[in-house]
Amino acid sequence: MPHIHIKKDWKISNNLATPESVYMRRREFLKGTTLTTAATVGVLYGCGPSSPPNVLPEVKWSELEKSIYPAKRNLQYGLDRPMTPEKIAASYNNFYEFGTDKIDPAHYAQKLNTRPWAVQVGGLVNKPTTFDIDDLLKTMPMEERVLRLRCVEAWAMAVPWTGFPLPELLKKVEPKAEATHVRLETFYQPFTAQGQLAFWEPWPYVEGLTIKEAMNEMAFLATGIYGHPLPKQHGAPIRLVVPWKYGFKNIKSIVKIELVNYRPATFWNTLQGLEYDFTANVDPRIPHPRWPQTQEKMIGTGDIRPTLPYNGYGDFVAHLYS
Ligand SMILES: Nc1nc2c(c(=O)[nH]1)N[C@H]1C(S)=C(S)[C@@H](COP(=O)(O)O)O[C@H]1N2
Ligand SMILES: [Mo]
Repeated sequence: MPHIHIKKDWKISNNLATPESVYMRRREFLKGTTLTTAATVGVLYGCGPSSPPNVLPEVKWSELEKSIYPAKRNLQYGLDRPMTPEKIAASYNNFYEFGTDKIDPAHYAQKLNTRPWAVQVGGLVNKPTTFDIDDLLKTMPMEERVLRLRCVEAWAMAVPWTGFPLPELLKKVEPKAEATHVRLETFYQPFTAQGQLAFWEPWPYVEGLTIKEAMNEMAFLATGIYGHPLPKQHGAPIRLVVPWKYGFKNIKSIVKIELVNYRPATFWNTLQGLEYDFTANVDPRIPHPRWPQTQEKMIGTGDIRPTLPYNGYGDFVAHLYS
């Protein structure tokens, strides 16, 4: 019976614990036989703590940031469940630049220097501009949105992001009519982010949206969470939040946004296209080879909830696909 199968899936805890890609499983890394693999592991994990820190690193606030956070909450996005505790969300992260275990980014992402930080916005636009992150904080319409995030690995969280709509930034550079897609890119600093030393992977991390998706109000750039600046493990100083899509679309620590007239090659889609669709809208009707997509587990509580089409945001985005 289908019902029993679903339950069985949830008992396979190894399956659920498997990170985004089989290529990068830490245990396989540790068992690695090639010199390159062993060296990478040594550099990445050699001297780091292996269990969760009792105290997470403090987020430093600038004077400017003190005047911005917390921002006014936008109440049009209702939440159907309790928010995820801050400490849980900040110690269970996917940020492969800084390791493959969920706790790794909380440790290793602290090495990333997030000031000064420039975001280059260009490509098929009339006014290509490089924005300083602090100028964006000063000029963009900041708001808070409490949203669910659903990872393709079948875990989910619900957190308050602070930031501004992506379309507000794109309007500033005036996209040309021929732009069909938006390509977003993370920094490339392999000596800081040693996950990027894995030369067989297509670093830097890239994600993409269609222009229609990117110009939609729900496409959001977050600079903060829980009423304060983003901790580095969440993708400081600026990351994408597209809550109707699977987590991997929510690219972190963005340095470049390009308007293009082709569907960009993206990190996970390039590595394993059959598991990581370009569009990647949350959809319980589309099965995944490794994770149950009809249900999700809330990090922290372990609460199991049904997964909804568009992650429950169909009212805001379903029209983009009709
Ligand atoms: N640059 C970059 N962005 C990334 C990732 C990554 O590995 N590198 N992981 C993605 C995945 S798979 C998920 S689920 C979310 C997790 O966001 P969080 O750690 O803030 O919860 O970030 C996404 N953004
Ligand atoms: Mo994810």
